[in-house]
Amino acid sequence: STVDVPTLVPQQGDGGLRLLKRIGVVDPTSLDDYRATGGYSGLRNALLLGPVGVIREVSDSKLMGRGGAAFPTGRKWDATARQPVRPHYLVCNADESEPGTFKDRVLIEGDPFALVEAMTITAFATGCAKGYLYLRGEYPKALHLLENAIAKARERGFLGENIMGHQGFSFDIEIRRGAGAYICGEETAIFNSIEGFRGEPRSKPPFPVEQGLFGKPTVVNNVETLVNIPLILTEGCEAYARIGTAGSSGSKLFCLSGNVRRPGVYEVPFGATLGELLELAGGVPEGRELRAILLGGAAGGFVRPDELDLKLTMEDARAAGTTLGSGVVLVLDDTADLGGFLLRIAAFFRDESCGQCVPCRIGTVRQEEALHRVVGGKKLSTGGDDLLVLREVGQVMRDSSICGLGQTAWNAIESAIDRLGALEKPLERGKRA
Ligand code: L3W
Ligand code: SF4
Repeated sequence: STVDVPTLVPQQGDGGLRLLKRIGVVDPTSLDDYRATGGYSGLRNALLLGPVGVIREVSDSKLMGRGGAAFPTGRKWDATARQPVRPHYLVCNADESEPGTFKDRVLIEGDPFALVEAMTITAFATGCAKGYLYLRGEYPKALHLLENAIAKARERGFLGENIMGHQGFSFDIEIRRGAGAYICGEETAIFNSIEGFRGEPRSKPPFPVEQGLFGKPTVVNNVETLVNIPLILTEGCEAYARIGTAGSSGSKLFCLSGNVRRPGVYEVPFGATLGELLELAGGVPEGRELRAILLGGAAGGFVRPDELDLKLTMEDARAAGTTLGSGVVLVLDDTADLGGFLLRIAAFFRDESCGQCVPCRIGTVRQEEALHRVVGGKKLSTGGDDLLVLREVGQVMRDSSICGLGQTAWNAIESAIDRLGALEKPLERGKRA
């Protein structure tokens, strides 16, 4: 099924727009518009530098993955490029499904040629002859814009044989659509899905850089990660790394939703504070008080109102016991139904578990049941047995699940208990109508 949602307007944070600079400014169907605003200068520079030089630039830029795990992009590329086995594949993970995440959609719908150029540079650096763009099935507008961008790039020699006249460099992109399963955003589940199998994660290692799609060395990068690549190749790694902090370079897209006055996608340099970001979105509605912010998505953690000076960097988030994840900033004010919200998260994980491994298949069900008893106030002693059940089930899922879904399914609920004190007294359903 296809579900379209209203287009969210990107907003500017301090430091200017970089990733979002063309959004709403250029015609996303026009390759000429893209080129007139610097498009394909990154690929031109990449072809001059050569694959080794491009990987050096990306490594020195200190770019880290923006899909949630913050793995160094240069290391991933280097590991793939070194594999003697051929062919190499590139997979762009555009299966954006994390609740509260809509940044990749804004990038694709507003600047699709940037993603096509970024994939082409990545393929050149890592020796990939073919790229798969795995797109969330519920993004029909993004699909049409990408199909248009790929066709136009092909027509004008930016995809296909001898790209931009560079003898021997051939690369093309095929779009594959997801079919509504959250788990298909997990990198190895994408491989299975593309190969025609059930979208179930594989055990790692081996990592995709060694054995990925069709068992071949594969680079998998998230849309936002890739859209940074033309910037790095255009301005150089040093200029790029000057933005942000020593540990987190560049800028980051955040998706503000929930009880904020101006929800949307915001771009700020790493190192801005959570409070500053909240201000950009206008804060909570008038007359309300901030109760908590869920940072990093359903697999992330809660931040309290007294922690708004938290710096938005990978390292500060980790030190605070949470993660920036894929950029979710979900704001809850004093009218929010926290119990209902946690139940929704538990139901989400139960629903989206692929069922392949026992800890997650059973654990997500037990977690939801225990939480229902706590939130519903039905006396299997709140804060007693049920709290223990939640902790034990959560720990088992974290320790023994195959993939990130099961490993993180307890994160937000644990965080609500330990950081918000949510279960010190029975959770009341919110006051909201
Ligand atoms: C080579 C090694 N490669 C790790 C690679 C690995 C992967 C990347 C990260 O994502 C996040 C979570 C949530 N040699 C390697 C290596 N790699 N060691 O680095 O790997 P990993 O396993 O740490 O994480 P992951 O399973 O890829 C988990 C987030 O994903 N998440 C949801 C995200 C949703 C979106 C969205 O909707 N747009 O992004 C759910 O869990 O934040 O941190 O490429 O192969 N030794
Ligand atoms: Fe599937 Fe959950 Fe196991 Fe991941 S942890 S493989 S989603 S059952």
